[in-house]
Amino acid sequence: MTSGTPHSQRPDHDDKDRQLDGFRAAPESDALTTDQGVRVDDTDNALRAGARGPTLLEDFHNREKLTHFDHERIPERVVHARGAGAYGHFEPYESLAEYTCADFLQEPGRRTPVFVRFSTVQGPRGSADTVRDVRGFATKFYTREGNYDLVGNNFPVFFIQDAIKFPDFVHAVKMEPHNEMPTGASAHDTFWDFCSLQPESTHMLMWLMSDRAIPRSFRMMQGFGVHTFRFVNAAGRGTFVKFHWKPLLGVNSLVWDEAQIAAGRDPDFNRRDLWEAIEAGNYPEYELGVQLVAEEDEDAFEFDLLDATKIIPEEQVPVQPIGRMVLDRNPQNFFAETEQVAFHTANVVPGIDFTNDPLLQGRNFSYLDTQLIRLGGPNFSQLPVNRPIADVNTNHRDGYGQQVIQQGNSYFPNSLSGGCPAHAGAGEASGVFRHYQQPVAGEKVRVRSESFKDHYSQATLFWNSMSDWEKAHIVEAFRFELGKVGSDEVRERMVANLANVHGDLSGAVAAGLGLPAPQAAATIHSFSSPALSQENLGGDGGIRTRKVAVLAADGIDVEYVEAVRGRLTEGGAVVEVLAANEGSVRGSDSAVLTVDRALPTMGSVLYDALLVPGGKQAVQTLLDDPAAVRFVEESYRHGKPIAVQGEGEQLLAAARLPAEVLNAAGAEQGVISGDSAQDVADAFVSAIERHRFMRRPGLLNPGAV
Ligand code: HDD
Repeated sequence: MTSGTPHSQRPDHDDKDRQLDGFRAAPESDALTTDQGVRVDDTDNALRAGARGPTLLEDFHNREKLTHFDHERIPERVVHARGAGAYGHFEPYESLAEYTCADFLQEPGRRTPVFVRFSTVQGPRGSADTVRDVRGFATKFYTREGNYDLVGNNFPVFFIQDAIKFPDFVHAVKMEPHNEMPTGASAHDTFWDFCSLQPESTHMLMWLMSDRAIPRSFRMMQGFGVHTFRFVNAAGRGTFVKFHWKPLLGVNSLVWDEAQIAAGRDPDFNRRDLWEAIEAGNYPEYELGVQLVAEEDEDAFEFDLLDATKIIPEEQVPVQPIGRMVLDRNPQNFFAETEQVAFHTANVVPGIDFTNDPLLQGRNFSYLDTQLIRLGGPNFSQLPVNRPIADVNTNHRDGYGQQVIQQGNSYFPNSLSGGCPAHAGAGEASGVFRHYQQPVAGEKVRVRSESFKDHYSQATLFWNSMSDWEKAHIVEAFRFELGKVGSDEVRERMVANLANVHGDLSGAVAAGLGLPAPQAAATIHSFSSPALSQENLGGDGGIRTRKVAVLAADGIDVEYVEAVRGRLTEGGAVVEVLAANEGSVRGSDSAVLTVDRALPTMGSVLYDALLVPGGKQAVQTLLDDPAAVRFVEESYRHGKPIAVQGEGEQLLAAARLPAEVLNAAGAEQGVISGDSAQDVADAFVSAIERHRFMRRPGLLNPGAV
């Protein structure tokens, strides 16, 4: 939403947006007032006894101003503190009435407003975006039957099986208690100590050490509901369901070195990307898919459907696309909307229910509980972003920050208020939440089910499913993380655990840490699931929104640049010209090229691809600029497509690109050279569509594969 555009004039003004309009306050030309509406003529000078005298307590404006300021902060989320959000809508492709009576899934094309918040888990509110971490992917559907929250992550599994372990896990992964380090990182002793002693975390660790933990963009990562939930249809029949979000732009990641540099160059990397894409009208889009399992097939798998450390491999139960979500509006006030949004796994609507997954059961307690402290009392659901668009009619009263002037009595049954609010649904089948009638029996026991005991098979499945470069990155990540661990005992225990995943993995990690390779477990299998590899998760977004840098200096071949730029922008890429100074550069033929950014303010890590133009004088200037040479070197090392014209090749040589890619064969590795702007542009576009070239000479660490 471009600030200033009246919401009510937008074509996509939906029910939620209309509701929010009632809460929007934009100062117009009116005079400054106190909270009480009294006009204030000076907010720069406190009231004082004499021009150089003491400040007077009587100055109610000064006191009110300072007091309000002193109370501006609220506790940040205990996890997922850093995030970014956006509004949009969801629409189903077809009716899902066969499986669920959820109203918002009945009619093809009917739009339900949503708010989505993406987040990292470990770091505080002010931490960097591009850390190695799980990303939260929480969606609030404002349905006509009440709010439904799908509070997921970008990994389909979790660290632990039982919610009672969540405080232990979070205490271990968060900054250490004595010195509050490290910020936004799991590379420290307490995290690995916990994981090494809690082998159920192994599968999740494989995801965390993979490039999935450093997404290129919130717009380019998957989302998962993680748990097995339950659809319930109008006849009361249940079907197990797992939810998957799939980004239209494909699943793309950064590489670790790049992510670390980006954390400094732009700590808001992912947040900015989301914001800018929406402002530019490039609305992020995700397809919602479901894996459905009939109730009678509950025991048909070699794992337990209630175990949140397991996936259902897509080859076993395919993901059926059921609808799409588009995010098309940025919030207008970060605090009011993104910070105050309150998600809760127990916010379900008729037709969607829980299972006995012990992680989910605990979450259903924890989310409401945490909002009470975070948002200061039980009325947080009245905050604009949290308000349902469905009617709300409760007997809950009072509490801090009550916003509603409720009329009448507040007990049930009553006769004095005409019996209102009355029990919903007498005689009606739809629109009422009725808990799924699952037979339950058992002794009260504090045990973990035997069916939850296999902690390694799916970690192995993940490893086996990775391509060579994905495996190499996983090994490097384990080496990096465990390399930061001080305790030898923890390192050794963790490497010994990995020997249950795969001998190649444990051997390579051990070698990096200078440890002997442990004996690989005899039970390791060789099954794989191609759907897990990012190599197979391309999107159909072409080069839309990809950021391409052009290095420029006086003497550049402007015509060539314009031709390539034209082709890239046609495909939806964002092209920026970088030179030592802002302003413009003169071409060899006296044409002028406007500079978008000064090179010293940017960095290769902020772009997806690089164009190095020719022109003798321009190339000489760039060769003399270490920032330009570094730009090329990093772009190559981070696997990014590079297009180069004529003399520009000298810059590739100066950046010490391997000789193998400095010729026509380089195109296979995304290093494209040529004097025909048209040919180069075509090859460049295809290369950018592929995102990265991770098998380039010099990139795959031989010890790590
Ligand atoms: Fe959680 C926040 C996702 C397990 C307790 N969680 C939170 C958020 C996401 C998730 C995306 C941020 C929501 C937002 O943007 O406001 N959490 C998950 C997933 C889990 C999971 C996918 C496993 C499948 N969480 C989990 C457990 C517990 C919690 C087992 C506690 C028993 N989570 C919380 C919390 C948070 C939270 C402490 C912090 C802020 C909040 O809830 O609103 O209650």
